[in-house]
Amino acid sequence: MMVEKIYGVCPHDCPDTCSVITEVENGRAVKFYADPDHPITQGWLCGKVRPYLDHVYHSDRLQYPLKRVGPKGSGQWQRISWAEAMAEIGRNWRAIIEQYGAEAILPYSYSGTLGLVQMSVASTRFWNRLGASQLQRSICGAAAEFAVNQTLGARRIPAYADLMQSKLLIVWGHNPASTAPHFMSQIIKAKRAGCQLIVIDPRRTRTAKKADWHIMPRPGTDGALALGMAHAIVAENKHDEKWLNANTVGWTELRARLAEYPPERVAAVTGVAVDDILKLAHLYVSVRPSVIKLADGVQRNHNGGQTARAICMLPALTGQYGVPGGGLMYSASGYVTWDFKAMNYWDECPKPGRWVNMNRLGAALLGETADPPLKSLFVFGSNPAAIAPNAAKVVAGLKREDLFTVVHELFMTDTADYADIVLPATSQLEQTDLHKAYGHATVSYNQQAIPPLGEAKSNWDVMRLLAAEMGFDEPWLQQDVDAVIDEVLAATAVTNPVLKGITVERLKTEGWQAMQIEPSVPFADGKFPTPSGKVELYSQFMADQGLDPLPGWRDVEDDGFVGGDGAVERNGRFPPEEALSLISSAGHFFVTSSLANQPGLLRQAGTPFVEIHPDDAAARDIQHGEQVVVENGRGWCELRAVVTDGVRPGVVVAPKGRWSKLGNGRNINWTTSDALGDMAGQSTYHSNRVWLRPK
Ligand SMILES: Nc1nc2c(c(=O)[nH]1)N[C@H]1C(S)=C(S)[C@@H](COP(=O)(O)OP(=O)(O)OC[C@H]3O[C@@H](n4cnc5c(=O)[nH]c(N)nc54)[C@H](O)[C@@H]3O)O[C@H]1N2
Ligand SMILES: Nc1nc2c(c(=O)[nH]1)N[C@H]1C(S)=C(S)[C@@H](COP(=O)(O)OP(=O)(O)OC[C@H]3O[C@@H](n4cnc5c(=O)[nH]c(N)nc54)[C@H](O)[C@@H]3O)O[C@H]1N2
Ligand SMILES: [Mo]
Repeated sequence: MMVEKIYGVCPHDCPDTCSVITEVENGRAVKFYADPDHPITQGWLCGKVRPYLDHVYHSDRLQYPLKRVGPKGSGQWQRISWAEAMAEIGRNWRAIIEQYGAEAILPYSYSGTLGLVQMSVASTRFWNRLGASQLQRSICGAAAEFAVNQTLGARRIPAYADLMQSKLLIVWGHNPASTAPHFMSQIIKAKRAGCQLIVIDPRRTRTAKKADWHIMPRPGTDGALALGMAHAIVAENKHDEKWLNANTVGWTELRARLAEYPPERVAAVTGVAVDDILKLAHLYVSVRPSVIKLADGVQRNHNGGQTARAICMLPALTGQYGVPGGGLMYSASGYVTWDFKAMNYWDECPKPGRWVNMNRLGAALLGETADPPLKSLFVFGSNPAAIAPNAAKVVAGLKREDLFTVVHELFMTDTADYADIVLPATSQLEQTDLHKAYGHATVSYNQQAIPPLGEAKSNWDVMRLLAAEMGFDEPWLQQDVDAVIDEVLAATAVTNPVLKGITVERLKTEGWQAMQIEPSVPFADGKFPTPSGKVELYSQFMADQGLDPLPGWRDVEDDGFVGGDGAVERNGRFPPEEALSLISSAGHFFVTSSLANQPGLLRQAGTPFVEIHPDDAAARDIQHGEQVVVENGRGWCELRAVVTDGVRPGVVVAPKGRWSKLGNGRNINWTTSDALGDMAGQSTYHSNRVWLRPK
């Protein structure tokens, strides 16, 4: 029997972006494993993706378009053809556009796949041509992206392997043992070679368990911690004045600002002892080279942007940007920005109109976005009913009888339940795409390995059908996937030398290619692509935007009621002094809500839980293993209590991503806030106050 081996890419939201090989026999994938030659993947896959064929061939895969026949959310469907589905969508949209304009239609997509075509181009070209509302894609790392760009000019990252040159690694509010497994394996290797590991996280994560030192600050206070470290470093005159003068703007202003963050104040804010702040500062300046790994979990709060700004300041203070084994590891996304025109075709489209912040979906559907009102929602590659904050509002919005909702999905998710039309989507094995990683500088090609299951279609194929239905005949709405990739690659390569030599032809035979990064250590040439060409400790651009131009920390706490109508209850059921700070971080066994319906992984993950410190549990009569109600003015959910000293007193932790319908109807996002953070419309999931009680 002929077995074909096909190169592919893991499509999930993870910095590792693994290269994979699928073996296909008679049109069926029979084996799925890691590419042994890829420098990051190194021949092994994480526990989530190893059983990927169970996901692809899951018996719940949607295979045909469906039309709602009962009331919204009743689960009554009728199978229809693609032609009928398109005609139905076209009929609804034409009527909506005639009455309200195309901005009454909102596409909602995010991280189901991170592919260039199936995520990015599918989220731009057709929707721009339609003139739909634009989605502000700020649910994940918007604040840190903005902050890092303003401070350093671009997001660039040392290679994972450069960690072998580091003597100290601070993993700051990041849990790579779960969220970047191949980076974690590199950390373990570096540790064996003598690198010290410090983890800063209010929870004893799988990563923190490997640390030489685990510091547990109060959530949302890391900006103050970084400023306190800086204060201590400068007080001892251990900062690199020469480097600061040569390579930064705003050192004088920053120095004055640091005076506001003496260790005593920082200790009171962060809950980290003065001695520990001093020790951390001392280790950071004296054990060199030292590198800080920053990711997005630490900035999903009110202070997120300023947290990232403050952390970016530390390698500048100590002159460690451009030093092999030193500096900052945030993201590789800045090496390549896909050519704007090829992605958007905005010059051939109606002028981009209204932006809707994806964190405010519920509020937008319930009337906050009013002129014109949102009359239709098209969801693909996302599961907002499970993953967007303040789920009570999202679900109330989705239940609107006058909202025409289309969901393009692999599975009948919490969101698809409320659709008028459900369209079946292909998995990564059934589609073609190009991927660039955000953890490393590699471009990889995902070749379609098997035919679509049933009548499933890829995102891009659906965009082509929608374009035809709406009567748009521009060729850039009908190209095949390889032509789109070719066009975007070529247009981007004209101005960006890092893509030199990367072609679809080579990618098809080799699977992946490394970008040509020069210099390989970020900023080793001393050039920072900011307006001043230097590290902007003081940012004029931010000042002009009305933002604090210097790193700082604000004492803003969620009160558990933003967006809810809890005012009456505030002094009754929810006494402020009994509030706990809730973090809903990444689960180990799923990728947000993707894979969270797979029986094998669900078995390993167990009942949805919330971790609580023994002192906090005792004060509430909560026993280990019992069901508890987690609630605030926005909503509530039920979880199993895990009583553990692995969380800071005053802090509770419940992983994100559980499907409400597979539990008892609600997940943790029924409590999270849809308030926006300090920069770039950032989500603030971890600025969350809740009350816990036995059920
Ligand atoms: N297994 C798995 N992998 C994933 C995902 C997943 O759901 N599951 N999600 C993917 C996605 S979408 C993303 S964006 C990345 C996220 O990758 P990470 O940023 O690593 O993930 P998080 O768990 O969101 O946050 C990391 C840690 O931040 C801590 N934290 C929260 N608030 C604070 C704070 O104020 N201060 C400090 N110091 N720590 C804080 C949490 O306790 C958590 O352990 O992971 C990706 N990879
Ligand atoms: N409480 C809490 N909630 C959070 C977070 C948190 O820290 N705490 N983190 C937030 C973050 S960082 C992120 S990035 C978001 C992620 O939220 P989402 O971007 O919504 O990601 P997923 O939950 O993985 O849902 C992706 C959906 O896309 C579908 N899908 C996969 N591939 C395709 C495809 O090719 N086509 C189509 N049409 N569909 C596809 C999958 O079946 C899945 O249902 O969640 C956010 N939610
Ligand atoms: Mo994310």
